[in-house]
Amino acid sequence: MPRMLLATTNRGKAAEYDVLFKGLDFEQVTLDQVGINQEAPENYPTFEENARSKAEFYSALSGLITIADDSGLEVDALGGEPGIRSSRYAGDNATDTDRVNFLLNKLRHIPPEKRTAKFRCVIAVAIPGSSTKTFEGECRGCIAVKPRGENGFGYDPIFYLPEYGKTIAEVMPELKNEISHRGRAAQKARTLLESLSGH
Ligand code: ITT
Repeated sequence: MPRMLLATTNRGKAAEYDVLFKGLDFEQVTLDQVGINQEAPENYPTFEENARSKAEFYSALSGLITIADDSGLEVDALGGEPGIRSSRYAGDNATDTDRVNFLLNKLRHIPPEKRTAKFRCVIAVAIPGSSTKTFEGECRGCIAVKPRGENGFGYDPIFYLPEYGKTIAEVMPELKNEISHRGRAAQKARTLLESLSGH
């Protein structure tokens, strides 16, 4: 079976991709498994460029078909922040809880109807000897006033889905994978991966 590198250091993302790309005719390997510990450049202004840069960087190092995503949260009342800065929003060594609290504090004077937001994800598939392909997904919701739920990672406990009356951290992982920004992008990427594996 050909190998495919899942290039992320984020354990929450990795756990989701294990399910989202299940059943493909690829042996899915991690950066650790191929002995790569370099950090990819990720300082472009768009999710698309960052995803592409990460996937191509790790594909060049490994020689493998490589998947990377750049994703984040865009809050309308903050002009789209934190966006591409979602993982660094509360400083370099901050935890998910620090980032959630930092964002809630920024939004403390914003009323519920103005707390709309979306999660965005761009998946890049870098293919040795061919051009990189990208796939985009988004998920709309709003920012809750306090965290709820234990599932998922990152900003999930404050990302409220009005149609379910729950935060993403409160819905089952299967549902998140179906409706999330990453799930939607992965459904599109899967079609390409199936054609690459000849399946
Ligand atoms: P890699 O670059 O190694 O994949 P990263 O965490 O640095 O890991 P990103 O640069 O794409 O990845 O940052 C994405 C951040 O956006 C992530 O750290 C979360 O804070 C947030 N985020 C993305 N997807 C999310 C999701 O499904 N649920 C909650 N937060 C999410």
